[in-house]
Amino acid sequence: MIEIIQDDITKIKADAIVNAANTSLLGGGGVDGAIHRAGGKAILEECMNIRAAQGGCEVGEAVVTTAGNLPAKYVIHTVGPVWNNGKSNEEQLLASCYRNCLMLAIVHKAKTIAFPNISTGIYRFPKKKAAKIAMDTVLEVLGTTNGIQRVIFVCFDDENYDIYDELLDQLP
Ligand code: AR6
Repeated sequence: MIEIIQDDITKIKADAIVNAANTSLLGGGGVDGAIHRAGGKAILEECMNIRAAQGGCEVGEAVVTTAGNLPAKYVIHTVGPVWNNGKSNEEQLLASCYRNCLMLAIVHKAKTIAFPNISTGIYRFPKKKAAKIAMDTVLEVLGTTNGIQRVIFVCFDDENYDIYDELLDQLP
């Protein structure tokens, strides 16, 4: 089941929530800043351990940590591509983010997962294009795997909410 809501992702009680991080895994602005602020230092500590072990996280990849003080069980940190006019494989990399987060959720037996609109803030990925990639990739993975029962797209700004609402309406 796919759901769309307009909310702050730090408030969502899903098994896993996704963070739109950067390759350093050390936090930043936007949803990343909100998750680290609300989740507390346990998240940053695990991110620092992952950084020490594997040197951060590549664009399109994902890693998992505790959710600290958040109502979720896990935070899955993924690094979206910075939009470069479509010249740097951004569409494939964004699809990889969604795919890798879902795979990590399945490995951790998370049945519900909440996504922010990865790359559509500071990284300037065009929102309509990003939403279509997000929806298509999630549908493709849900159609070929078992385990995930609910995917929630958590939109923060009105524009993204309207785009996702329209996309969901168009589903068969
Ligand atoms: N809950 C849900 N969505 C949110 C929240 C929130 N609390 N806050 C913002 N958004 P962005 P990016 C939406 O910029 O483009 C960070 O500094 C926002 O409206 O958070 O992937 C990282 O460290 C937008 O639609 O992430 C990286 O350096 C979406 O989340 C860089 O930003 C993504 O916006 C990543 O940039």
